[in-house]
Amino acid sequence: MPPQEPGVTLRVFDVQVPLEKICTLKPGQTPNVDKLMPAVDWSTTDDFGGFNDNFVTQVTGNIHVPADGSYTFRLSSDDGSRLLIDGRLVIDHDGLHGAEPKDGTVQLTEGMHTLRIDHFERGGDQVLNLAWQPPGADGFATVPNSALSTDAGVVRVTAPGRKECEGFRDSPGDGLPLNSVRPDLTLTDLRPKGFEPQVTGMDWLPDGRLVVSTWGGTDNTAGEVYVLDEVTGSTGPDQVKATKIAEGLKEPMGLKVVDGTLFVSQKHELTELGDSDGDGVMDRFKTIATWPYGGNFHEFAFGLLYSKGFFYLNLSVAIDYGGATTNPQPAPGRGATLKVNKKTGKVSYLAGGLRTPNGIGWGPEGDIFATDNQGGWLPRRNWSTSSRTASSTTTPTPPAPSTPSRCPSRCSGSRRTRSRTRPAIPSS
Ligand SMILES: [Ca+2]
Ligand SMILES: [Ca+2]
Ligand SMILES: [Ca+2]
Repeated sequence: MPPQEPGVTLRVFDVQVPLEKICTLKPGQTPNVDKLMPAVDWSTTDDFGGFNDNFVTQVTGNIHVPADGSYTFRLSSDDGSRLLIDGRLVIDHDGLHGAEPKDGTVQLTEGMHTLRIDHFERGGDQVLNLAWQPPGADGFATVPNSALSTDAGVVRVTAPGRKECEGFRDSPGDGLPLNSVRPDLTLTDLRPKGFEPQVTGMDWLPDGRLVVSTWGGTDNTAGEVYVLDEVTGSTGPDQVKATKIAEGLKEPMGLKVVDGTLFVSQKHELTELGDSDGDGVMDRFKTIATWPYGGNFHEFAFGLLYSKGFFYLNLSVAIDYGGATTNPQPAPGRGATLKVNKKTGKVSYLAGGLRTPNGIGWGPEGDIFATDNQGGWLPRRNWSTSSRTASSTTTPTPPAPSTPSRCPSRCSGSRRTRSRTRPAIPSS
């Protein structure tokens, strides 16, 4: 046993995700906080080393028992916690709850026993208290400093930044905050507290405000559009204001501002949004174009690009739950890149043979690039960005369902659509 000093060791891990129960931290992570505390009796942000929401706490040390006997412990926590003595679970108080007590009784011999408490805090208040009722005591009291010890003289190493739980949705950008960007860019968090949009499209209004579309869930018409003020320059989450300007959209996966007017690609159509009474809330939904749509949950319309009177977007194929491509497809002409005439609504095909082409963008020389999600239709494929003429490992793109349209004037050279693997949005 290493030399001891009175108290316990408190470690706090800033997981930054809203947990519902205690998570298993990925191994080898340095805590954000590591400090000696006199007893387990904490409720303030200061107690937890400056953290108040979305963190995980570990308490380690030893408990010194004055005599053999039956000891009842009382663990009060907000949110969940558990107490282990000598590695045995004595109190399981996991889950989301307020500062409620939970008791557990254990037979202990006189002497020192290892103590371990795991705890997590999601939102609201945060509390962790360990009390006990030794044999013969009248009631419960916080386990005193004199009955606690931890290794003395240790080097307490901490590191800032987000810590990760095992088994959680754990890719930055997919359920977790981004933790880094290209070194020549600066990462600034702009999301106001409480604003958790399922963003599917982003574009800029002429006045510099950002507009975003949101998904709204599977087989829903709960997609929305928000305008965000104060997103450029020296700003942060406290300055940004999000205002909802449209709702009731069918899983929009793309949004474009053209001459100050908003267009969204819903699953079944391209829609122009209008505000007839000038109150800033969109109340007019005009169908610009429709395309083949069979009502399958996976038939998204990913976009939008716009240039010189034409929109460009991708249609994903229908799939069965589990990932197999629906056979036969409920609607023809899916898995394609489309071109839509803004004035007439005429739809023409640029490319086919895609599965879940959930990204579309302009290449450096005006080409259209599509990113595709792998699955039953496509083999895994790589995509080289180094040269437009480099030979590709992709299988040839099947012929488009109709003759490709003329290249827009912005486009130099031949149009091509390339694909690479990418996590599906929002399902694969
Ligand atoms: Ca809190
Ligand atoms: Ca709480
Ligand atoms: Ca209105």
